[in-house]
Amino acid sequence: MKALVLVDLQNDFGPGGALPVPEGDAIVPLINQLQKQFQLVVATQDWHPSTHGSFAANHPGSKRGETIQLNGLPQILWPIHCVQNTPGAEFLHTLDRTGIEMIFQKGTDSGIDSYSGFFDNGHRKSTGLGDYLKSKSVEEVYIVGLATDYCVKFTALDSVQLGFKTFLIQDACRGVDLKPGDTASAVDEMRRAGVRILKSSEVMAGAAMEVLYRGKHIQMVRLGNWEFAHRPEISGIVAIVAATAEDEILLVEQFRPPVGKYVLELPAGLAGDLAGSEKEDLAEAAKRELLEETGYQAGQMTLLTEGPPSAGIASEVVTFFRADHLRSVGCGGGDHSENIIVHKVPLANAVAWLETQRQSGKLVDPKVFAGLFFLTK
Ligand code: VGL
Ligand code: ZN
Repeated sequence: MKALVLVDLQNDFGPGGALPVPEGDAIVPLINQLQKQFQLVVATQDWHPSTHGSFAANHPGSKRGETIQLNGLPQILWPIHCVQNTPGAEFLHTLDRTGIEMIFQKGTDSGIDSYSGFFDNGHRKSTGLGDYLKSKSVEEVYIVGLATDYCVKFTALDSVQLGFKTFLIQDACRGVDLKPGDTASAVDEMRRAGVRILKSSEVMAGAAMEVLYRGKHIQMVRLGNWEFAHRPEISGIVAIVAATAEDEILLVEQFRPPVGKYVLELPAGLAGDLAGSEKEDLAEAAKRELLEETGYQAGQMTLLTEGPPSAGIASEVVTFFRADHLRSVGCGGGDHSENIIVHKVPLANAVAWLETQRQSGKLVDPKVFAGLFFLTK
């Protein structure tokens, strides 16, 4: 079961509110659309007593934005906002509330703030959200709302800690950016903690996708009238364009059962295909694949372009890297199952060599020509 958690979509965080988040209301139409894709929608509500310790006004002599100690925890001081039973604490009026199953209020204790929708900032008391989601057999938590760098971030981090597969729908969130860059760093921090960062378009497509066949690594899915292959667990595919100091392009050759022939290709591989490495950085994956397949260590990986090699039959999008400062450290060949042959082909006659290979009955992956383009332009 999947749940959508709407974080603090309240008037005080919208335009004209006490603590306005830039474009805080702009995400509401998108969130109303997203809600239709979920069987369970819950919301959090910042719900402070007027005596709350996070309000600068309750600390004479202190200013907004300043950090003080509040019962042993650092506390940023905010303007008075989201006071219980005031219009500022109500949900943004454009938000579709009809699908919200439960509301979890937080920040109700004057002595401690609560950015996360699950726990207060000292992890002392729970709001009940975690137990509620578990009681509904929720395994995947999707998070949207305000503000990316505070309540959204801490909600997502706690969600991961509680064992939920956690997704941030990035374009359905907005940040405060007290310091410029805070929102971007918050997204990085979430990613490093294991939160998967998604675009709303991916969620809309994913939710409408019907799985026709579930294999070990690949699915056949239907989306509208389209049937295609989809790999749900990977973060990307990398192809590596690499030339040696002697101006030879590195190609790999292996037997490919789907086409029943030996195929010449760029070194390539999946990122995030090993258990626990879903967050694997694409450039790192490119270095690893190049080394495994060809035995060359790259001193530098530069992003070239990305695109879908077969947009009609697969959801996959390949990211191309150029490898520089190559050092031969092994013989390559891939893992035991792969039986990869490595070719070093002089750039000057690579096209003619490839044509000879093709005429001898092998197949040449057209991505090789894209690689040659990047090396020779
Ligand atoms: C929030 C600051 C203070 C939030 C709540 O919803 O992100 N930020 N209270
Ligand atoms: Zn608050």
